[in-house]
Amino acid sequence: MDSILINNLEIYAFHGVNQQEKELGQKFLLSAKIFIDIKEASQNDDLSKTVNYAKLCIDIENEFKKCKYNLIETAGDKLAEFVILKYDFIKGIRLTIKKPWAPIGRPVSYVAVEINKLWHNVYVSLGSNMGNKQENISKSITMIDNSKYCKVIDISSNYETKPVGYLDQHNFLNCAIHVRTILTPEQLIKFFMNIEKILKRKRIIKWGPRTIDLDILLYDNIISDSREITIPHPRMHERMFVLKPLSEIAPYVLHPILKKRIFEIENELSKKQKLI
Ligand code: PH2
Ligand code: MG
Ligand code: MG
Repeated sequence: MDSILINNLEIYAFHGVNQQEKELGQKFLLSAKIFIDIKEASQNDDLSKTVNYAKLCIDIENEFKKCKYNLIETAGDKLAEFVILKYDFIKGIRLTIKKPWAPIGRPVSYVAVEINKLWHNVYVSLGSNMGNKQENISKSITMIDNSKYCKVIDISSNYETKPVGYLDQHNFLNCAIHVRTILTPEQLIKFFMNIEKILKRKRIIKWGPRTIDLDILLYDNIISDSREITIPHPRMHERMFVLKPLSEIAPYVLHPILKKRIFEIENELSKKQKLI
């Protein structure tokens, strides 16, 4: 990936826990590595196909001076978010904020935080078997797309599927979507749980009827297990109602644990299972 670098942009601002830092202000040094594909701009020698670093520096300065935060963590996170959301070309940012005059009563050349923000590729499974199933699915997709932190890139067809697990319930409508997001897996699942709540999902029976179920299947190629979420989804490879729609929009995406592509996993499972 190509990048544009800004090194030690000097900005006078008012972030800090101490009252005196908020009143008197101090010097900050901001460095940014902007991840961007510069091929088109360089081939055509065209500024409109890249990020104008002069404008970017002015935007960074204005945004950084707008508020007074206690922490450079907060100031940095807000600034990285502002930059990645404002500039369409930017795929990611690594932002360093240095405080060379940090009032810590010790001689240091600076204290700093480094913040990374990237657009991530996520695949999500949607399922509904209560109320207006079609509407529950499309409302969820609209809510995801309306968030400034998420963009819905692709949507599979809807599939009517027989219930798996708990069998005494209506057929499901399932689909899969490709989402681009700057949220972490934990932030994203929290956002999805909120959508489930808005659509009146009630958690009564495990694997039982639901207005909407939003499951993160894959998040980039990460393998992780936190208290909130396990990625890849631990049962995705055993479920035709997940693989069939997913394979329509992401046949060649690799499952990071099984080291197989989605269409291969689907083919293997379809020999053992039917969808409906
Ligand atoms: N979701 C479940 C359990 N069983 N069966 C189908 N057909 N579709 C689902 O989305 C589904 C299910 C738990 O999330
Ligand atoms: Mg589920
Ligand atoms: Mg779920």
